[in-house]
Amino acid sequence: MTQQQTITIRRPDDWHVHLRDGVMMQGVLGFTARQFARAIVMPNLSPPVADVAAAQSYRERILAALPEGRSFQPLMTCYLTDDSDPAEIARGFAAGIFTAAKLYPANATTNSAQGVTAVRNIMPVLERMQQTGMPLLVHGEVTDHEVDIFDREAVFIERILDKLVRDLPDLKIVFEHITTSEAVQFVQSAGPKIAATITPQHLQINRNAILAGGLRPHFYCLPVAKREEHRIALRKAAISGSPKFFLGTDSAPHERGAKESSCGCAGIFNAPHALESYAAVFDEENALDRLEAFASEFGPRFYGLPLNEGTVTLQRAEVQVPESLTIAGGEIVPYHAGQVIGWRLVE
Ligand code: OTD
Ligand code: ZN
Ligand code: ZN
Repeated sequence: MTQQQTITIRRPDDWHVHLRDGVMMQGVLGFTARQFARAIVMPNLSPPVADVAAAQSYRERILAALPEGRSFQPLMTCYLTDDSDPAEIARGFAAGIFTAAKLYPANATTNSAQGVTAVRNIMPVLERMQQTGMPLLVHGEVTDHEVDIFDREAVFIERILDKLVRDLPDLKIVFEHITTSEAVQFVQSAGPKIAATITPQHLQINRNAILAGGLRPHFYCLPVAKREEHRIALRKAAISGSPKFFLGTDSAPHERGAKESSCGCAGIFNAPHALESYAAVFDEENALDRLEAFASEFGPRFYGLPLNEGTVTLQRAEVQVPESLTIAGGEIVPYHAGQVIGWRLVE
């Protein structure tokens, strides 16, 4: 059989990205906008994007930083805190400023210190979201120091998510950046209101990538990559054709010095070659015919948004990824640094 050389798909979206702010945002935005028509923009700035005014001005800063002639729509999210006001969140959703709201358990990941300390504190917000059809995006890890870091996602399902889904059966929930077979299983067996995003790195690396043969901080992100059996479960879910699993890169840039440090930041900057990286995974799995639905259909259907017009084409070709990129006057090491990816996005 001859190998497929190109694939053309409906223009995709990134359902989970960190665009940052200021010069960093100006430096990284073009990578996402080159590939994706829309992106769900995470609100974990400092201070967090926690009300309508903050989201509106953040959106304007993003639009102002877009490269000339690029059409790209940032979909804004609201960072939930213990003090979030149901009326403010409903107002932002009704006005089309907020597309979703984000639940960070306090201290689960980068800039989440002001996150939610107990789900019961935001029950009025969640009830209102359930009524209005506003999706809840969840960083699904417990933060209890007694729980091993590799178990924090599975324990989150047991202790929090399972009950949340039972208490609010009509709330749309995206279980973000899943990393375990337990999460795959949970999402598969839940009703149609529950979906998940999957990052390229969690389809490609297991925890050995971070720890074997030397400490490799550029593979460190949260939730941390797990054992090989989990990576395999995630791959199966991504290529399964189930509408519950869709693309979300979780691209999270940090300067080289902040990662290569005695206390390195969590986050993988995969935006430069994200779509190509996913294409390589689907190709390895002989599932290129499933890439379009994962990248361009299941996300908008779940969110209740129109599918994009237009297409992008990927070509089988060797793409050499640089060791580092100069962005915002500093250096950032991209995901796949120094490696070759087998697919190229045709401009
Ligand atoms: N994970 N880093 C970041 C966020 C994500 O949990 C996440 O969504 C970040 O730097 O903002 C990371 O490792
Ligand atoms: Zn997260
Ligand atoms: Zn993230």
